[in-house]
Amino acid sequence: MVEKRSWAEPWKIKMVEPIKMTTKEERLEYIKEAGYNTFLLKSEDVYIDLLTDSGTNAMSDRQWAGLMMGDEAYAGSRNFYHLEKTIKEYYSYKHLIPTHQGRGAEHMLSQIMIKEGDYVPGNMYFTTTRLHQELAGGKFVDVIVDEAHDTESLHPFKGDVDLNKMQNLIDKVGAENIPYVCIATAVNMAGGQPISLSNLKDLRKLCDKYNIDIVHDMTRVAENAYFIQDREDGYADKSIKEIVYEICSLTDHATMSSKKDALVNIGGFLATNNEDVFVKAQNMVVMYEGLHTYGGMAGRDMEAVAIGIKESVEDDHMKSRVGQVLYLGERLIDMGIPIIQPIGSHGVFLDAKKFLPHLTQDELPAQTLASEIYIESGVRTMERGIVSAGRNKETGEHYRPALELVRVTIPRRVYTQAHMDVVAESIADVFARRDNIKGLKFTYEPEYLRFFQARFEPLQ
Ligand code: PLI
Repeated sequence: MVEKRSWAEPWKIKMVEPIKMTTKEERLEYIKEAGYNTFLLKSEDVYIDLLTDSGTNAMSDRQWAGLMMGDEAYAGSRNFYHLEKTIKEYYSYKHLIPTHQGRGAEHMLSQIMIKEGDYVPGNMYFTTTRLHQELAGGKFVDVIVDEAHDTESLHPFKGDVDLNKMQNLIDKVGAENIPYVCIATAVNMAGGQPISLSNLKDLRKLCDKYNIDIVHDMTRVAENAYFIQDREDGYADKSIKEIVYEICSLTDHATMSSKKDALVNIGGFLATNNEDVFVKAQNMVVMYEGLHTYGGMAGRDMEAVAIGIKESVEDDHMKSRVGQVLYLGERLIDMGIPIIQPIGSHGVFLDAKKFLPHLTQDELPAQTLASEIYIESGVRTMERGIVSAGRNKETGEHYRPALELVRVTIPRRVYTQAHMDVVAESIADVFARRDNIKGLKFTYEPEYLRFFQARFEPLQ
């Protein structure tokens, strides 16, 4: 008898999108034209696209059917009310302000809650989140546990907040200068690492003591819930749906990029339990996004999000979603490739410092590695190191993150296990020739979120 049966995806494929194969000579040309930045490649020149899991999901037939039920009224679309009801039922939040995507919500919340000179602690930075905090006059402070910065630590909840760091910040700057703490679930820049419910409960107590709000960056909350179910005492018998609800209930406000967990290609929202923030956001949304009942989204898109939220918390879905990421990660570990462990929820993160130990951080090891993987096989990945970290607004110096990573991000319900095998083998081929790889240098550096549009050239 088979000891443990394999799992398989809880869906079958109804429509396919052909992808183009390219030669190595062509790819050398394409990456040069793209300034060695995988963001600047044309999608049609990519074989397996693991740049991001953001907006790259395959929707279900239910979601496509939902698109046909779009109510494209300017005001009061029925899809808005469906979405509002779904967010209350699944995520607990009382008020909804739809936005075109996550950063629209981050912009409004930062402008509403942060005043010049404030400190905004968080469990590691995220690019757009920190930028909006800074634009509003705030200063981001990292309060994640130290293990999150250590690629070798096997801590099961590397997304946890270090409560001592949080307490020290309160003692140093005063609770009145901390408008909120921002908690990401399945912390992206740490490698898709979860926060535990016990840590979140302790944080809630600390924040209640000092009257500090908790903002939840809930972009990948269901993926975080999967790890809680799998690893945290007392949660093995709880459903993903129940765990997601419990996480959300411990927080006051949320920003969401629906393009991840919610299984759609575009959309986001701001949600809050606070009347005052809600009224201010309703005032703001009409300036920057659209009317408060669509916020930059078509009615049909809000319908697809509402259906996607329900699908995202199904246990079978999440088991296969995270299962596919674990499969790829385990293959890479078996091949001796240095990756962040434990393997995260939305992608495998290659440790570029260990992969290319002969390159200094100024020689941009993660940017270089992402470009080499594309040249090798047409697989597109993303830099998550010094280039993504950007520069300190005050000093103009590079932020120098401890982690220098290449994110191999898996879109939901898009690729098969065979694609994962090709990806693993391609990365192993780059690993075999790693000693001959030279670094990159900037030739163009944009002012904001430079990683998206920066250009580079190889060092001689
Ligand atoms: O890309 P947006 O504007 O819908 O969402 C911004 C955003 C906020 N928080 C987190 C944790 C994200 O991961 C995030 C977007 N992430 C992208 C685009 C990614 O490739 O990971």
